[in-house]
Amino acid sequence: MTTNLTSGQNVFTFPNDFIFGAATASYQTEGAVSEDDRGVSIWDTFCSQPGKVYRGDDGNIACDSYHRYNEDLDILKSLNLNGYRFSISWPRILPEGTGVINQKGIDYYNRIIDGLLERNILPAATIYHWDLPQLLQDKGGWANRDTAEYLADYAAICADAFGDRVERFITINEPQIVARLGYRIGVHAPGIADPLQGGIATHHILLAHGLATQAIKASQNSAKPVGITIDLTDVVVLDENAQDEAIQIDREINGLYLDPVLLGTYPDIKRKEMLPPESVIMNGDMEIISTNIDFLGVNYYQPHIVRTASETGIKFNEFPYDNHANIVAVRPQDMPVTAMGWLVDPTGLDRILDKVHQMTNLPIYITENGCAVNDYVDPNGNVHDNERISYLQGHLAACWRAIENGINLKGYYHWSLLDNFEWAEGYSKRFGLVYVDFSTGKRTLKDSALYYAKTAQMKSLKI
Ligand code: IFM
Repeated sequence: MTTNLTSGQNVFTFPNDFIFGAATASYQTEGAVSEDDRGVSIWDTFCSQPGKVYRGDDGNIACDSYHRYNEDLDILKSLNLNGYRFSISWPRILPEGTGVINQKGIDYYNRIIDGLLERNILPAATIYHWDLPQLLQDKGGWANRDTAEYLADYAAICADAFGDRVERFITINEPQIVARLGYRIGVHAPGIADPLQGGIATHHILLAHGLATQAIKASQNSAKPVGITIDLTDVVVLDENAQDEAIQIDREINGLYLDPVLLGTYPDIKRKEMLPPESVIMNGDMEIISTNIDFLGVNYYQPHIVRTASETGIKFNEFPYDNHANIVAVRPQDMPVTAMGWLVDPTGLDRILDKVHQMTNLPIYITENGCAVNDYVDPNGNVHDNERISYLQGHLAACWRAIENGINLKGYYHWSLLDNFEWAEGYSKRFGLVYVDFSTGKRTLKDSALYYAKTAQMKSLKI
C-alpha cells in the first residue's frame, strides 16, 4: 500500500514479516586469522602474494568482528533490523578442510547465533563465502571434484551444530564470482587464470551446492530452509543488432548459474569455453545440482548496458565488453556510478526480479545489494552518505514494487553492515552502513544507517 502524505512524500509499506537485514562475510570482517586454531584459507595465501590485493591489504584484522561481535550485534539491534546474514568460515570449523572439527570455531558461531536470537534477529548463515581452506586448494580446489564432497561434509557439520537455531542456510555465495574471478580471470583467490579450469570450477561449485543442500536437509538437527545466493546482472541492450549477443551475455553471466540450479540444464552458450567440459559432468550431476531448494537468494548491484561497437571505434563513455569483440558496455552520462564504478539503476532490480519470478515461485531474498561510497567522518563525527541513502531508497522501492506485483520477495539484506575487506580492492572501498576506522576498529553509524533504521522500524519507506 502507498499513501501520499504531503506533496513529494510517498510512504511504501512492507509486509509485517518482511526481513530488513544486513549482510557480512567471515573473511571480510572477522580478522583473528591465526586465533583459536583457525586453518589457513586461500585468501590468506592470496593476500600474502605481492600485487594481488590493493596496497597489500589483508583480512588479518579486518573489522576485528571476531572480538567485537557483541558490539556489532548491538548495532544490528539499534538499527531495528530483524535479519542478519553472516558466513561461516570453513577453516575455523575444519582447519584442514576435512577431518577434525575445531570446537572453538563452533563455539564462536554459537555465540553469534545465540547473540542474534537474544536480540530477536533471525540468523541466515552462508556456508561458503569464498574462504576455502588452503589445504583443499593444494589438492586442486574447485577444479577438483572431491572439493564438492568436502563442502557437503562441512555443510552437514554446520547443519548439525547450528540447524536448531539458524533461520536459513545459504549453501554458496555467488558461484559465478568463484569460477570467473577465481579461476577464469584470476583476480580473486586462488588467482588461476585458465578458462578450462574456470569451466570445471563452475560445475564443481554448483555440484557442491546440490550436495550441500542434500546434506543439510538430511541433518537430524535441521529442518531449516536451504537455498543458494546467485549474483544476477540485468543486461540492457540498446540496439537491435546487439540483441543476439546480449542474449548470449545474459546466459554467460546469469543463465550459467541460474539454469542448472532451477532447471537442471546448462544454457545454450555459443562460446563453449564458458561451459564446463562434458568430461566433468557425470551421470546424475544435473539432478543433484537442481535438488529442490526452499528459496533463492539474489544479489543485485548493477545493470550491464550494451550496444554494438561502432565501426569507427570506442566512443566516450563506452568500454570494451569482456570477450565480445563487437559489443561495448555503455555508461550513460545521466546514470550515477558508485565508487566501484558500478552503474546505479534500481529498475534493473525490477527486471531481475521479474525474470526470476518467470522461472520460479520460490520465495526470494535479496541477500545483497549496496554501493561503495567515498565516505569520511566529518569534523563533527558524522558520515553524510547521501549517495547510499538514495541508492537504498531506490532499491527498496524496487523491492516494494516487486511485492505489489505479486513477486514472492520475503526480505532484503543490505551489503554491508560494516565497511570491510573488499577482496582485491582491500580496504579502499567502503560498502558499510557503519563506518569502520580500520586503525582503531571504531564504528560510526553513517546517515544511511539511521535512515535504514527508521525504515526497518516503521516497515515502510518514505521517499
Ligand atoms: O563484497 C562483496 C561480497 O563479498 C560479495 N558480493 C559483492 C560484494 C561487493 O563487491
